Amino acid sequence: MSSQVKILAVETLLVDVPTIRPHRLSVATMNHQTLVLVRVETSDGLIGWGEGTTIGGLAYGEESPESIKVNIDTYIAPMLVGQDPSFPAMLMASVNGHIQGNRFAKCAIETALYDNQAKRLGLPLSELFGGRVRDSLPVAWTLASGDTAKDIAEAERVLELRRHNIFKLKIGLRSVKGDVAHVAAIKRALGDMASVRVDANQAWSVTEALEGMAMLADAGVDMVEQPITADDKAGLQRLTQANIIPIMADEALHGPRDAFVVASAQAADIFAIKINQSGGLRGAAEVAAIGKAANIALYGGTMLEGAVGTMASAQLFSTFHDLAWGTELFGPLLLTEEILREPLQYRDFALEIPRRPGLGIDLDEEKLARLRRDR
Ligand code: MUC
Ligand code: MG
Repeated sequence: MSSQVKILAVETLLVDVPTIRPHRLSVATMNHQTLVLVRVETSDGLIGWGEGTTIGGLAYGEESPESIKVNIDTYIAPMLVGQDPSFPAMLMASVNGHIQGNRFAKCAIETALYDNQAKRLGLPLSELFGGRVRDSLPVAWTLASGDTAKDIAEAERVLELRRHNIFKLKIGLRSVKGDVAHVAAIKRALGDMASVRVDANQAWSVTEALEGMAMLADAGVDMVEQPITADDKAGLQRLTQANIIPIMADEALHGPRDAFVVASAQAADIFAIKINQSGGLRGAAEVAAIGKAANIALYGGTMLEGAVGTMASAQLFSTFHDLAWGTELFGPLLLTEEILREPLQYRDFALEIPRRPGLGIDLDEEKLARLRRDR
């Protein structure tokens, strides 16, 4: 007997929220983040939420907040309205069959459909993806003010609060030597109290990376994330096999096919798993499985999503049996506005993952109505 439940509406909201300070990456300086939120409403009165947030407009990926919204509104939402929401994988198979690319848009839609269905079943989202093996996740913080002294003060403050003891430093805007001096000063100030890692966001050439990696290893840095351009898998393989310092693939992983290429070439020591970059929760789970099968360690990455994408990621990462490098699910802490009725809980260097149905969060829709760009 088919269910009577139907999808009534699929809405995409663009919500601009200022950051707590300028966030300087090699590809963009962020003074605000545009949250791309998808709201799926079904005839049984349930709402599902998803997020397709990216970084710096078109500076990081090939989908912008605006393209994500227009492509969902024009092509994906009409495919879903009127359909039975009880079979999210079937709906996503249809979306994937008719829509090329658009990984962020698909992630937002898939998350909203699974949040909605998990609420219907009364289960946390983690239980629809194999089941959680933990209720909290270690969370790194990114130091990216652009100023060494400010970064040290910020690290000391959050260490003192027992919020983070893993720090990722954004590099690639200075010379290699300038970046190393900045990183080494921060590592010296924090000593053994913290793990210090760097992310160049593709800024270096292979030669610069080899030079930088050696100096960073000497300075006590624990890993280097995506030092070179995403499409140079042979270069990434060279850096990994140089065995100077662990190398993490981030932008090189646009879903399972990239994961297979990188894993086959043993071109990374660590995979940054990102739900949006992987085209959704299922794609991210596949990237993780490919990494694990190739003995590549896992790390839970972020696209600096707000609470929805952050908790969707957390629900999925809670199902990974091995998560050797922890996560960086701090996105909501970089924003000046709270969009949940109860904020996410960060304590003892970890993010707690609720056991409530779906994502386990409660959006403040009045606040969203005030913040959204088109109101
Ligand atoms: C990235 O490249 O990993 C993650 C943390 C942060 O500050 O930027 C992101 C993107
Ligand atoms: Mg990165």
